[in-house]
Amino acid sequence: MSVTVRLRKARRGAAFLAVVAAALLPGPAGARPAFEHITMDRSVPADGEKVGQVNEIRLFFSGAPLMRGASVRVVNSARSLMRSSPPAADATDSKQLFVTIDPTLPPGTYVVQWRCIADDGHVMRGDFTFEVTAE
Ligand SMILES: [Cu+2]
Repeated sequence: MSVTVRLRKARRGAAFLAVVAAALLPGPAGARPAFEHITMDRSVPADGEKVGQVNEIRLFFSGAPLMRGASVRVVNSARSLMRSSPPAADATDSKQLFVTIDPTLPPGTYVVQWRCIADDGHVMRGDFTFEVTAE
């Protein structure tokens, strides 16, 4: 390995450490954070909810998540992936993220597995369950 390559690698490593340190170190007290840590507050359907029909899954966050890398998957009790649109931000409220479900789901229990990134870089993920009842 040449000296140049070694130096370049070392520099990249240092830059990475600086990013990690910046993320871990607390900011000055009372300073307004440049980036926002956000949480997923509720969903429709809600966790554990029984519903007659589902045309979309909607997640409500405390702030606007990044859409890049966002994913919302709906799986049935046999762990088969149900067909749904790619996640999109609500046109009037960027704190809401949704997928449309088409065709609608047959009766059964479903798990929504979601993942997205806050603009402070934190990966958020979670899952919740809902049930489609026979109409
Ligand atoms: Cu955060």
